[in-house]
Amino acid sequence: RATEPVVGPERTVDGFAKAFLDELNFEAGVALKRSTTTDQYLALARTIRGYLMADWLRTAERRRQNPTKMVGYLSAEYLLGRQMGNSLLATDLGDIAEQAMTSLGLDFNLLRAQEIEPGLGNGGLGRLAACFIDSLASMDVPSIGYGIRYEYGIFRQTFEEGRQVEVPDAWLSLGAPWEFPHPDRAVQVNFGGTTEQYIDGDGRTRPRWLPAWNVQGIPYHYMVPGYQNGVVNTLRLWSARATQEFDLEIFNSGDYAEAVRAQTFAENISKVLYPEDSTPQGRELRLQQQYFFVACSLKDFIDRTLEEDFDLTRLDERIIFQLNDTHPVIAIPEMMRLLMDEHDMEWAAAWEVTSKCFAYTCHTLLPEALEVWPVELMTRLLPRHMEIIYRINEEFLDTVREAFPGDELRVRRMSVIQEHPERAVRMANLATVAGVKVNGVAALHSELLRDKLLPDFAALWPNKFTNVTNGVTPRRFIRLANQQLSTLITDTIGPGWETDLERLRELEPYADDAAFTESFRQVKQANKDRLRSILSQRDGIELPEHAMLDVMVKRLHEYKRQTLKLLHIVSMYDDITSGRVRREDVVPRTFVFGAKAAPGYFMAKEIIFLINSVAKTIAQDPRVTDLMAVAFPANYNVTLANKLIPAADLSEQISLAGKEASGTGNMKFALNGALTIGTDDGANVEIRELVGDENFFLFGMLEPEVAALADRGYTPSSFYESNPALKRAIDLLASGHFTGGDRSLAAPVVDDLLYKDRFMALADFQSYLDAQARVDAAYRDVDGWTRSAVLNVARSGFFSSDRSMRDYLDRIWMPKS
Ligand code: 26Y
Repeated sequence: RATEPVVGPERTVDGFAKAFLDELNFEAGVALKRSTTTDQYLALARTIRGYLMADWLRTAERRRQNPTKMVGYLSAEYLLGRQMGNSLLATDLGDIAEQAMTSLGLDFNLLRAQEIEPGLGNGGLGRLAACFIDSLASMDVPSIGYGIRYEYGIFRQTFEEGRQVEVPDAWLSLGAPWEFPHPDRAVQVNFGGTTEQYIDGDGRTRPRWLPAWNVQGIPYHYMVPGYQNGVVNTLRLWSARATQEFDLEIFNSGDYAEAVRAQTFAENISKVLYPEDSTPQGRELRLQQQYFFVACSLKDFIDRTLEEDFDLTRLDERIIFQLNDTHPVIAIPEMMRLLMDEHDMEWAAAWEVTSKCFAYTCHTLLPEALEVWPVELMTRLLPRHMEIIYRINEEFLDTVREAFPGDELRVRRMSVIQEHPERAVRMANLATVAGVKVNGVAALHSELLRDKLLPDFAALWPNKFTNVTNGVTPRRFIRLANQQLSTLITDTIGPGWETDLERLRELEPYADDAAFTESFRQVKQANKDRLRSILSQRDGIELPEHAMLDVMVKRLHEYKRQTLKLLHIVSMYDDITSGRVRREDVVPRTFVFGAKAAPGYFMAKEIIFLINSVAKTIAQDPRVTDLMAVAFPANYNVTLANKLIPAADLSEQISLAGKEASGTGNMKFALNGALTIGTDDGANVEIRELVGDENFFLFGMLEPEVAALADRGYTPSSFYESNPALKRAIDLLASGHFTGGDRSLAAPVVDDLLYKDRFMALADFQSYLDAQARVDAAYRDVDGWTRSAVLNVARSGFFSSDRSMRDYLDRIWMPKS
């Protein structure tokens, strides 16, 4: 059949307005004058996506006509952020849409504000996946994202008396105008049961899986538009439904209520995103989620995306699956199972091709963050996969023994199966054994990953290890988030930098141009003013007009050291209130925090409470209100990030060296003209190298110093005893001054710092304070500061996720040799 000629609605104000009214009247069945803001938002969204449709169909058709090797990005999380702004930018329809809404008497910005962002991720890892698929589309790379359509994304955070309270994120409640459900393309996924041997038609003994229960995966398609290039890729997210069998059971069983419960059980699989990041809890439902989306995705690719009758021994010529951390690693035994049990391949042939189809990205350095699944659970839920994992491991350990004869300790360290404290599958080991490549997410991280986390594997396969430094999409994080800066950049160096971010270098000469730096300052001030008004409306927070904006936004985690930031704030407060500094010597600061704590992470929640307590005390103390303010707007998410980051003067990236794999917020701040105060950790290292030492405030121990101190034995109290400023800050926190006189409320955090301090905040305190003094001095020099800020923008083009994608293509997905 010839493809139908696809055309979208006319790209005029009238054409847009007509398409909008058609959506409202004929799709929603609502008259304009009776319509609610929600109706209007939904119609607007559907109108915009209508303009993307022709490109989407054309992109898919073009890829089908010319099948080449694709990238399959497997990720349990996609932290997409709002879709409307990005779609308008991709189609360049912003002005037309705004005028069309105005012509109908509607408030365009009010409609845009209705969108609830799809928060289908926890933090950095999920947002990275969203940036990567944006770049792949903008670079026209044949690719597909696979993941889970959680009915509830990351929880909405509220504060009650300073404590975090989680509210379910019902992001689908207004309707879902950006997704396309395809129940007709459901896939079946099996679980549980047993395996057995049987004799096949050729008289061969073969294993087979007799599963106990199953669910269906319904694909939901999302458009992933490239930046004004006519490309629209697909993100395919899976939603779990009960299968026919469940429905039949309901009809046939006398126990109707029990049958309905069984149905609910099946659909629970894609119900909610687990809000823990970094600390894996071996929860059965999480393993079900992982297998569910991976099984759906592989089947979808082999049965529907691949040409019919494609020779599966050449599968690696059509696909490379990138594993976003260990969450999708169960795809490896699943691929083996598909090839052997469903496509009749022998072990050796199946392994030959499987071991060319996956690559693994690690996002951590904390040993406790590596996923392991108890053998007991794995056997119960996926018995056939457990058999396959054992066989992979047997053959792998033979290789190890051959390479290192007699080294049984090494064999035990490298085994895919851990024996203690319980028998469990080490997913990172499995990924490393099967993957073509293993990469870390920043230069330092990749080095430590190779030399400290997986050194035995590096000894066996030195060439398997590589680095791809993370990046962020300049479309969302500069163009959309910072329109005024974008206009200034385009006016200065011309268009095109959005897809060729190294071109920001051309701004360097303007760092000393009076007119340019004045405009640059004005943009920053305008962004600050906008943020003040947003926080006032959103949270009732009133911020001072002129103060350095010092921002720390990221998940709440001890290794990220929000407590170190808090100690600095308390120390500054103490200096002012005790008269230790003259008021006129103080550089006024507004501190902004944004952070969600995992609901079960006790210490993280205590830290949130303490930050809120300090913020409140400071706001009520007339001795300091003209010099400092602390704002902690609730529910930090992508939408808020887009408003906060462009307004920031100072970016806080203060993790203990060797603990933050990369960080990506750090890149967004630098690209928006904030200066960084940071440790020598993650991508901070590369940011500092690029922007220059004099435009970056470095402090703290280096990673080898951290390791040495840990080896010697770290005693936080000795730092407390020997540093008067630190002692004053901790004593004041402990005194109950910020907690209504109740010392016990500060005790969990204070005692941990004094007696444990796993992440050595006290050891880095003095160095941090010294660096903050350098920040103050630099900020007083308005011209010097602006110059540094401009240079941060000009020299950060490397951190475009387009460059990350180029690196993945060259080093992992499509290497030249
Ligand atoms: C297994 C489960 C508990 C889990 C869920 C989410 C484990 C980890 C995560 C998320 C991890 C994450 O976001 N890691 C961050 O990835 C970013 C992108 O590479 C890095 O920039 C950042 O340093 C790292 O902490």
